[in-house]
Amino acid sequence: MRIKKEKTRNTRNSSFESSNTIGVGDRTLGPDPVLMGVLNVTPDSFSDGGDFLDPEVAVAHATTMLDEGARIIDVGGESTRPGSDPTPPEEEARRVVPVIREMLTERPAAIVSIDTYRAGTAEAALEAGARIVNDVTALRGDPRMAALVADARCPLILMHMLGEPKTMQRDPRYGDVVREVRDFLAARAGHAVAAGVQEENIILDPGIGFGKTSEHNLALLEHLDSLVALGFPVLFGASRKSFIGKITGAEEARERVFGTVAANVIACDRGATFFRVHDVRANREALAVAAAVRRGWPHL
Ligand code: HH2
Repeated sequence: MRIKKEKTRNTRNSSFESSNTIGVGDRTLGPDPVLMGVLNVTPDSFSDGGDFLDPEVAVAHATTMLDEGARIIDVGGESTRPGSDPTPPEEEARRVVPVIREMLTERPAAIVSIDTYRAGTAEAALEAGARIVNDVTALRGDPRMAALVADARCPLILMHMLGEPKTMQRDPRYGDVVREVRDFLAARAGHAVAAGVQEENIILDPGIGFGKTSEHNLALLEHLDSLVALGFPVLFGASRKSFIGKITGAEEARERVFGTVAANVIACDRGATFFRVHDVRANREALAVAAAVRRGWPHL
């Protein structure tokens, strides 16, 4: 009897479930944690720049991440690390399109998202088979993006960023970071819907590390439930980021796996659904445990 009571407490209600899923074709992602594996086809990304510029190596890495449990592969052709300069648009598309095509030839069931704020790149990626648009500018980077996503009827990630990559980490300031990020994302979701994007296709992301100090990132993690309360699925992207290194002492980005896992487990506890990660297996296993607690494990 006691166990039954406990299980009832842990099982989420149906409104949480329905507001934390996204449809991609005939598949439903969420409400259990969905791993999005990062594939940076760039020479200068902060943790793996240059590793996957060769399309063959990039596709092999995507395959490994899928085998380790990633449901989505997030392909990016431009680094948005602090201090980075924009990549010319043609170069960005030239990097990502062949990789998307090749990956989907090898793994037709893979779900690809395109990490870009440019409608031209997003359009080329969607044509190549991508199914989700990940826009770190939340539709502020290109006036043509909203119409493109609305027409494609595809999921859209709206991320918060203060300023722009070149300068965003120079003394970012907020009055109340949690409230400001939440209000910004609510307004951007409203803008997207007014521009024709389907409400059920919107995912919100607090933009960990994008114009934020370590304190800001930690406050957003601690109070992630206030973002979840807006009623859209939430994506959390803390993987290997510098605030993790500051806390754990891991200077090398690749050494930040354990700290990343801790942050993601807390984000899951606060209600996040999507997790953008470089290290799929470690995060998948940890989040499987976190989800079993959140949902109730069927065999208990
Ligand atoms: N973080 C990065 C890039 N894209 N997209 C979303 N939605 N959320 C994030 O937190 C996010 C993102 C930065 O990480 P990475 O791609 O590894 O590095 P870089 O920008 O240097 O390529």
